[in-house]
Amino acid sequence: MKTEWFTDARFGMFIHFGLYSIPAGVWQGRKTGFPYAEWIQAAEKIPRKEYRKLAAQFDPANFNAEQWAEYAANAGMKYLVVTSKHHDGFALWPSKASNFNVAEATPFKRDILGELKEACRKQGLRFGLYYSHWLDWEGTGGDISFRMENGEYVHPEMSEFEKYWENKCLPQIGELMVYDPDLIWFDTWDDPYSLKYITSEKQEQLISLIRSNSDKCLINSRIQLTSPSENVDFISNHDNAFPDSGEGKPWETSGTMNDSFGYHALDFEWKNTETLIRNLIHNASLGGNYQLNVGPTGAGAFPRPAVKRLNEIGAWLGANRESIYTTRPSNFVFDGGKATASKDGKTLFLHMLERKGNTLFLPNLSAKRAVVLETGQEAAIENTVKGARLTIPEQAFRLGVPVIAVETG
Ligand code: FHN
Repeated sequence: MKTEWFTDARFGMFIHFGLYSIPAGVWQGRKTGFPYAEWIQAAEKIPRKEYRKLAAQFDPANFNAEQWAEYAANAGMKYLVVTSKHHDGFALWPSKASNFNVAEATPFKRDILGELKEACRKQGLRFGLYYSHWLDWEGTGGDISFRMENGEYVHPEMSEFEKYWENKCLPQIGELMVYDPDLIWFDTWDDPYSLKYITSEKQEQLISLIRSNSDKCLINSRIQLTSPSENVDFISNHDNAFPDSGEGKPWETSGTMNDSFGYHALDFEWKNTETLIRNLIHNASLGGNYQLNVGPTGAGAFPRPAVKRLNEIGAWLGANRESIYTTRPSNFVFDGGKATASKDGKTLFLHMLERKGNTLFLPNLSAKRAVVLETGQEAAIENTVKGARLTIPEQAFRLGVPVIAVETG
């Protein structure tokens, strides 16, 4: 199965990096009205000519692909997905289809995607590309979805959109295939206009373009979130949406560490590490992945709160790795936590999210051995006709989110 690596990986890094990383959610000295810093052009109605001037300032002295990939690997992530082109239309690679790209429009000139791909390869990370196929604010016919006239959003004529599609979107996807990506992450959400522009024919066109260039590249369902083609490989949820049940296909949730994907200098709503670990456990217990976002600064540095959280998640995952990677969802329900199961189904991993006393009753189950995964400390077992009762060692509750590995018999 070509999706197996994805399902086994469970944890990936999303990176939003582009011209918007420079103003970082602040325009003319004010915090913008929209939480996503990468939307600043729309939120502040910045004229295109003005926005393009950011390209002349784009020279991220701290951009270091190897370090970015190392941060991801140390956090225990198994893949990295970067915004090759976000809604502003700016390409992070030397695109032939549009000169609004890093090589031609900025003093930086380096091929950010090429460097990141190589760095990921060295770290053993899979490499994915985000591409905004529906919205493109460069002014070449992509949908705008924010300019208002007489109280109505202004959208391009279909003939303009067709030109954008033929002259920018499809050629750029062709260019991206040269990077041999492991996945392409398209982006729509439940805006009825995306249905008008991204029809099922257009979805199939993109999908066959990708398939004709690659046997391995996975495609996500946000190619058309409302009615994705049967031919997509995995489901992407809404941002920061952690569902209550799994899916028939591999799936993931992409989420932010604060409230913005792009770097936002005035967003201090950082979630604590335990919340992020709980999100990972939640999705893993239902068979899903977590693609956690980092928005590097305009200078190309990872914000300190992001680095701290990545390190802390990495430390937790390092100690509890078997309970997340290559696991399968478990429908085993127990009080105060969430379970995953090993691929062979013989071991249950009980993530204890709430302390509910020192014993844990596992209905209809007989346990052979139970240990605290991080420390190896044994939990005493009493098997009864109704199930197994574990006595959790007191020390386990000092581990943050303790995991009990139970060999079932
Ligand atoms: O508008 C984008 C947003 O900027 C960001 O890229 C997210 C990532 O999932 N997708 C869209 C909103 O859902």
